[in-house]
Amino acid sequence: MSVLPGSIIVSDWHRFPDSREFFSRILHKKRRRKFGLLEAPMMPPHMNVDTVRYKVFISGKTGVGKSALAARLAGLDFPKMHYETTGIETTVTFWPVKLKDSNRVLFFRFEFWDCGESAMRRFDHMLPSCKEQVDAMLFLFSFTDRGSFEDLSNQISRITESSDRVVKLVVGTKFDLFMHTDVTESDVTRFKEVWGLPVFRVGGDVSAGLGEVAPLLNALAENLWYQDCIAASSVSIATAGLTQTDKEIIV
Ligand SMILES: Nc1nc2c(ncn2[C@@H]2O[C@H](COP(=O)(O)OP(=O)(O)OP(=O)(O)O)[C@@H](O)[C@H]2O)c(=O)[nH]1
Ligand SMILES: [Mg+2]
Repeated sequence: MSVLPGSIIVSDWHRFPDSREFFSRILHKKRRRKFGLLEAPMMPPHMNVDTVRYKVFISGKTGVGKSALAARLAGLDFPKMHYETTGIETTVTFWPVKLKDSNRVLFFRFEFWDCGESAMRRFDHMLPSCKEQVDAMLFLFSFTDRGSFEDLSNQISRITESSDRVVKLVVGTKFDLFMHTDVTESDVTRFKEVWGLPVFRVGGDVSAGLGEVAPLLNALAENLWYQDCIAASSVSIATAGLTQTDKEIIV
């Protein structure tokens, strides 16, 4: 279950002139600004924006591109070589979003948790740490590795429990190597039908372009915000059932 893109937030807001002063807070010389764990964009006092924080776990087998995706979403370059992540690494990304009905602007602070697969196998406490109070999970497969795609269902059921209140999105990496793809469009379509989860495609060099990461970051923001709104109004929803508006924005 996920939210129809653009039903809660303005899609492609980074293309609109009124977003410029907000996106300039996460840019430096046309590149993305790097934020440490304790850092945040500098806001002038007249810009009255709230920041909402979320923990996002990136899951997938070794070499699929978890660390590369965390870097890509933060606008940072990643190595061409594969270096196994030896433990848990966290990457902070800020992303401004405009809510459609109120025109309110929110800064989403995503903390991406990425754990090397071999460290995950070796140390039992890694997976519980990554899952603790997690708000969203990105399940990765690589377009150049059919095994990683076929393992998706296992991966999702192994890591999540049906009771989990967690946003789930699927990301296919190395889409730039489509000449060597092992996963067809119809495979992806079938998966989406069975699981009802959106699938995003990423690949290629990290450029300064916001457009490349916007669809995935916006989808994360929109689904997380919706999840929070549902949780906040869960008492009334439990008694009255989902409202018509809720039904319309869920796909
Ligand atoms: N062409 C291309 N290469 C990619 C992409 N994403 C990752 N890679 C490459 O794939 C290799 C593995 O990526 P990593 O991000 O280190 O893999 P990982 O999932 O973090 O692996 P572990 O830390 O061992 O679990 C690296 O050589 C990356 O440069 C992509 O979208 N396109
Ligand atoms: Mg890694």
